Amino acid sequence: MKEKINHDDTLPKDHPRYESLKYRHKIIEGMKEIVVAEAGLIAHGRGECFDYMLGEKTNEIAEKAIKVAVALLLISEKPILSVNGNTAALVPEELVALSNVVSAPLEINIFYGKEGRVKAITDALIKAGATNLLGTDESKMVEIEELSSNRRRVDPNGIKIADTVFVPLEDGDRTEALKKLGKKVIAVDLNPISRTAIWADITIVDNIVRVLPKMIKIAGELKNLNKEELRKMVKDFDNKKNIQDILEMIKEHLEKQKEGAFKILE
Ligand code: PTJ
Repeated sequence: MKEKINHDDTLPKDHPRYESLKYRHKIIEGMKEIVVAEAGLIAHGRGECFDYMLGEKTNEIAEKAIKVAVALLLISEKPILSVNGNTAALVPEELVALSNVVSAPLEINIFYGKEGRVKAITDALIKAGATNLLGTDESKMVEIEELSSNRRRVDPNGIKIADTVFVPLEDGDRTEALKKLGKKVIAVDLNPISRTAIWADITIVDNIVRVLPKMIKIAGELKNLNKEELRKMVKDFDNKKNIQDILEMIKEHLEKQKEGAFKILE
C-alpha cells in the first residue's frame, strides 16, 4: 500500500469518489490536529451514508430551507453561528465568509471538551480569516442550565444572549435546550430524523460542504430585500413539511436506484 494515503495530494483527481475522499481526508487531518474529535470521524461516516441516500446533491427542498435560513439570520437581532470540530475542519473559510455576510459572529462550542481543542479550532478559524470569534476564552464561559454536556458552556456575549443559533452537525440534546430557552434554531443535518433535525425551526437536510457556499451566495441576494419580505418567508416556512418532503424524496430516490444503480454495468 502507498504511504501518505491520508494526504490530499495523493488522491487522483479523476477518482470517481474524489470529492468524497477529499473531505474524508480533511476530517482525518483535522483529527490529527485535534480540531476534530475522534467521534467526529464516526459522525462524518454517518453523514456520508445519508448523503448517498440524497443522491449527494442539494435538492430543491434543501434549497428552499437554505433560503429561509438565510432570511432568518438576516432578520435576527443577535444571530450566532456555532462551530464544532467537524465544521472547522471541513469548511473554515466558508464559515468566516458567511459570518461576514450575515453579520453573525462565530462561536466555538464543542461536545468533546478535550484539552487543547478550543485552541486548535481557534487557530484553524483565524488561519481561515476569522476576526470576530467567540467561545475562545474558557475562563469567561457561562452555563446553560438546561444542558448537561460540555455544550452547556457558552459565551456570555454569544449563544447565551443570541436570538437565533445556527447549529451545523449537532449531537442530540442542545437544540431542544436552546428551543426551551426561546431561541430560534437553524440546523444543518444530513439525517432528517435526528433529534436536532426534528427540534429545529429550520432544518437544512444537506451536506455542510454544499450548504455554506449556497448560503453565502443567497445572503448576498437577500440582503437587498426589505425585512418584511424576509419575515414573511420565515413565517410561511413549515419545518415538519420540510422534513416529510425530504423523507418522501429519499424514498423516491431509493426507488429509482432499484434500476438506475445498475446502469454503470451496461
Ligand atoms: O467537535 P465536537 O466535539 O462538537 O463534536 C462534533 C460531533 C459531530 C462529533 C458531535 O456533535 C456528534 O457526535 O454528533 P452526532 O451525534 O454524530 O451527530 C452529527 C450529525 O451530523 C449526524 O446526524 C450526521 O448525519 C450529520 N452529519 C455528519 N456529517 C455531516 C452531517 N450533516 C451535514 N453535513 C455533513 N458533512
